[in-house]
Amino acid sequence: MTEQTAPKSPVTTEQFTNEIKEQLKYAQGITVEQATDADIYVAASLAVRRHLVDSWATTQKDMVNGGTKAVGYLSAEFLMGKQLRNALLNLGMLAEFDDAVKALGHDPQLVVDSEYEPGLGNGGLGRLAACFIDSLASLGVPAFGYGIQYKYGIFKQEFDAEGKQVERPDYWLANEEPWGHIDYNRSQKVNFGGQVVEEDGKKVWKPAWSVRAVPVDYMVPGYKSGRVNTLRLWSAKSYDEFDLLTFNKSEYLDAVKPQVEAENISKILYPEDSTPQGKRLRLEQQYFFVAASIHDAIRVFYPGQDKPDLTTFPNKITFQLNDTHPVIGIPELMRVLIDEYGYDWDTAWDITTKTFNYTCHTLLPEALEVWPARLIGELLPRHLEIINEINDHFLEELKGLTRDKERINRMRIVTEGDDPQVRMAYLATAGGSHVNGVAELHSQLLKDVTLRDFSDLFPKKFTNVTNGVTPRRFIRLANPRLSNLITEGLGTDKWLSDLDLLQGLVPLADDPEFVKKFAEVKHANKVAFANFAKDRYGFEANPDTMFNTMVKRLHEYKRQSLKILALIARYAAIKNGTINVDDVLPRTVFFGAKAAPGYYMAKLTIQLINNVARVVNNDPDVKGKLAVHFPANYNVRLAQHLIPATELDEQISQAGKEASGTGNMKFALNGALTVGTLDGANVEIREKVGADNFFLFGMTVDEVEDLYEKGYDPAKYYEADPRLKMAIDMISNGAFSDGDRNTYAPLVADWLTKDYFMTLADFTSYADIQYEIEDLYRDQDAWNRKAILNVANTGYFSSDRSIEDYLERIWHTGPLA
Ligand code: GL2
Repeated sequence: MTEQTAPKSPVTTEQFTNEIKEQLKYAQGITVEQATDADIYVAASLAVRRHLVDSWATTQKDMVNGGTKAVGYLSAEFLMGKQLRNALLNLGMLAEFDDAVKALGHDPQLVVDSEYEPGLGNGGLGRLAACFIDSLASLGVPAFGYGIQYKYGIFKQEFDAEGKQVERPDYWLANEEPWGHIDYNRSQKVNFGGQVVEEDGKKVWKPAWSVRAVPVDYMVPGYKSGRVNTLRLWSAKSYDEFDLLTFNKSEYLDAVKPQVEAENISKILYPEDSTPQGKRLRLEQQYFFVAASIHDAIRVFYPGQDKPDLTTFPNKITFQLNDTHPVIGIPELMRVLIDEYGYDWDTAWDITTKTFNYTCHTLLPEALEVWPARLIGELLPRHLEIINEINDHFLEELKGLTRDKERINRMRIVTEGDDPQVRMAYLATAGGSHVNGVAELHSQLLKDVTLRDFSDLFPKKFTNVTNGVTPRRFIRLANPRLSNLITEGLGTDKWLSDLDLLQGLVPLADDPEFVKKFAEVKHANKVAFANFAKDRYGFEANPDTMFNTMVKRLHEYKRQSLKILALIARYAAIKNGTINVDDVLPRTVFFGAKAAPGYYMAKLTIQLINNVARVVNNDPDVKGKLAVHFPANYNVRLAQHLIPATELDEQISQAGKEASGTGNMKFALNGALTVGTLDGANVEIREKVGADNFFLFGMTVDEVEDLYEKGYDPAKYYEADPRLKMAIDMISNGAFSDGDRNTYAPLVADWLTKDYFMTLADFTSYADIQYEIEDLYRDQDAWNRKAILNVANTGYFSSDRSIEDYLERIWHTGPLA
């Protein structure tokens, strides 16, 4: 008998069928006969929402009335993925939904597929925010996710005939969107521009223009906690302050210009990942959502109070700054406390520093945001004054801690000179209680390198919280077959809310019966993915080959180039007979990656991958041995399909560059083995699963540093390994550009002369470890044993554990009573 602890459905199938019919009739005005899959989707979603509303209301009431401090997760990105099935899972209604939809004559899968995925994030950082709010709700911790409801999410990626990336707008809000509740009655005014004047000895900001921030609320249901939190995404609307003068002169378009500009603020997600923006509109977005959120929190926690005692604010809510994007919240809270509520500087600073904490998500110095003081002064003149004052106070404080003038100078929040710059990471570190990195290695490097001066002088501020992923979406929903097997193996489904229980699978890795079942699950997932791919993308993937996947944003530091070079080398070796065709282990390689629209090298790499795929897949010499597929528009949905089908996952960034990675966790939890470097959370994954169950290659952080110092000459590596030389020469000679030698010349030139991320230096060890991988794969039982050990030993990477670490180390709060 297996113990079933999953939530029990609040409705029978019959009741739910009737509820869907009611929604169709009363909310949509559609008969059952007329209803399309998309209509059923909307009706079912509205019906599901109704089952969450009561818990949502109680959670909010308990949060405001109880003494438990809430968490405000401030994030410019929330990459939520589809909502319907997640809500159904948490309500225990998956089966009732399927049956009700069938009773209405529809296919549940098609109904679920008609949900349009909101792409309100770029990659790992945005998806992490979504996992975190899921875990907060599941642990019963009162929380708000605060962000922006962009009208256009991350672009839709297509490939043109030459294999180049083409970006199309993702106008997701053009579709029915039953999950967000827009609440015009709780809007906030956000001001910009103008100047600061002195009135009665007080600073008064006279803004030039304002935007109305309207909250759109999404319910965030917890798994089994009975709690439903709120994701509050702000949408920018203009005030109806029409410029009559201009209008009367019949210049209608000019008259509405300010309105149009105001609404532009929440129009589009910046499609950059791990790169800085430095754009005025981006700063406007940041201030827009942070200012609205801070005012919202005061409204929520001090209802109806004109003169609230805001010294208690840090006991009501703790704000987590998700990277530097919301850091303008620090001077904003200072301004609110001083200018709007009359607190003195020291009291305001005490409240502010107790309220904020900062998570850094990068190691690339260029990805730490820096804003020109001039720009801040134009948009937020009062904030610039406050930032300068924070800087002055901070420098004073430093003088009390060290005599090292150079160090003090290095730590300036606002740089000196004609064009001073505001370093947002420094502002966050000075203005918050805690700073954390997102994996052990990352947090160590933050202390040793990126924020070294700060960690030397304020060691207690620094801590680590290793990232995690939600097992509800990334195991239970994505991989029902494996979920059932885990439940069978453990004799309980409790692991979904206590992922450490996966440890109980360790002995089963040596049980031939269990190994066989595991292999069947993986194979069934591969077949399912092949069917999905055929249907959705039109390519054939052979489930009897090894499924090898590299999915993540396209970035030079992540080194998709290393994968493609090794793949070309393998292709060449089969072609020229260096390897006997019969000895080749059949492999299907999947790529998924979007490149930032302005990132030339990344886009060229996408083009190269597509053309390698075209050549390889059409070459009869390697048919059945090697295939390459690059489905366009990698997103959460594709991740949920591809990850469960993958056997070998690639995490091959240059050591010291990937802060954590979270894809690595999702793959291991779904029983893929990883080939990876000692970077980010790979280090901890390898520790947990055991060195024998992880394919490690490449230089370490120290070796990378040494090589930079000694002077790195990539051409040497090109000359030294004939496989690498062959691969690069093929590209240069036009093998993947119809004979044209120029197409990829910029890539080749970069590899041979700069190769900043040392792809060439790691090539040999990467190519060599493929033999080890293939040898193991030939022994399917041995492979599956290791895959099971990966599942069993990675329960640590649940986002529930991450949140527990945040609660203990940083937030100092817990579940509602
Ligand atoms: C990232 C890091 O690059 C990635 O390693 C990390 O796992 C995530 C979440 O912490 O954050 N930083 C970043 O700007 N993006 C990331 O994915 N976009």
